[in-house]
Amino acid sequence: MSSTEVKPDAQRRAKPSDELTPETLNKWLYDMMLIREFELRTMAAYQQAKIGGFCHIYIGQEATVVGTFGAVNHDDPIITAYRDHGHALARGMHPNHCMAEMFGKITGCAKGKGGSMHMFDKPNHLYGGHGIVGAQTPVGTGLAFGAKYELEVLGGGTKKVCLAYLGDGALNQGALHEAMNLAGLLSIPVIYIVENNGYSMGTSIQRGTTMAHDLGAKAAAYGIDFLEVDGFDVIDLYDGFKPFADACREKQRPGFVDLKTYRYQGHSMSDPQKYRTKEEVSQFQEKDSIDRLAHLLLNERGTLGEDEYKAMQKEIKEIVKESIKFSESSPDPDVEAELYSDVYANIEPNLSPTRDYNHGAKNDLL
Ligand SMILES: Cc1ncc(C[n+]2csc(CCOP(=O)(O)OP(=O)(O)O)c2C)c(N)n1
Ligand SMILES: [Mg+2]
Repeated sequence: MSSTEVKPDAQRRAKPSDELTPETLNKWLYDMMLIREFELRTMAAYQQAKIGGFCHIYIGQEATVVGTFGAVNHDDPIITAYRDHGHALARGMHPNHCMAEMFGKITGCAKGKGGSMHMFDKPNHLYGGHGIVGAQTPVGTGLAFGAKYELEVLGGGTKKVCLAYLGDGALNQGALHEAMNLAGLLSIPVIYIVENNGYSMGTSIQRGTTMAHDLGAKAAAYGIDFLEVDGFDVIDLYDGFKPFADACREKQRPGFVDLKTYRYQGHSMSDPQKYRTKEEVSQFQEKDSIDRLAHLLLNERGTLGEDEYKAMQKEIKEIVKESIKFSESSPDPDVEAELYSDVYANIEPNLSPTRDYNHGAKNDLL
């Protein structure tokens, strides 16, 4: 190469992912593989009637949580809908407690009362798991409002963002639009992340949603910043989402993300899937995010050795197998002791009419 030729590397613009260490990327691969293995075992346990109730599998969407969580801090609150096992695991919930919750056991994260759709983990700042479509979006808006109130009015805490995940089916819920209106109006640092897998049960987004080709129009209506991003490549996802989330945090403003993804399994465990073809599913499986990242790290970058990869696979299989054993051997909740526990929060009421709700501070938020 002559000295006048520019090397391809020098032409390339720096990306946020350039800062990621090989260890971080190996961990991301590990987390995505853990979710997939966990979901495969969950399906098997469901088919053996060890798990009851509704159960929605996250296979295909793993890069979504791993890439977006990677771009925020662990103490940023997150909230999601009912397809929530991946969110719980990626946020740090122990697989034993996640699986035991589905088995309805006392060792589950919600003592077996919530089941598959209600994964809660307050120490890891996960506020559910919600079964009512769109219902989590105003709650997420409230979590973000609370964090901003703490910072700007009470004078504590740090600049946070709340990640509020929703499905494309929630795009048409009134709760979301009321929440977005408030977020735009009060500049609340909540990022609505639409896990746009193309279907709401058996209804495609094109059939059920106006402006499906440009969800940015919905964000614009509320003065909310918008990002469209590919959820099949975890690194591209991170590169798009990281600066967006940083800006929402810095400016303490809301954001709205159309994150393109796909679920390989049916809507829930009982879905004959007549609304899509096998060919369509295969097309998405061909660009599988786990295969892509494994290929990159093993073959293109060589930052993950074949032995290390195999050890990861083995360890994950054992961890998930153990979560089944743990759940099977855990006791059922004691009905008398547990039926009415944790139903209401134990908060001392303060109904004094003279109470200073602004704590004497100037409050631009209310
Ligand atoms: C308010 C409300 N309406 C209807 C339902 C029934 N329902 C459960 S899941 C679902 C589809 C939602 O699809 P989407 O938001 O795209 O999430 P995905 O299943 O694709 O993750 C519907 C309509 C519900 N749970 N809540
Ligand atoms: Mg959907």
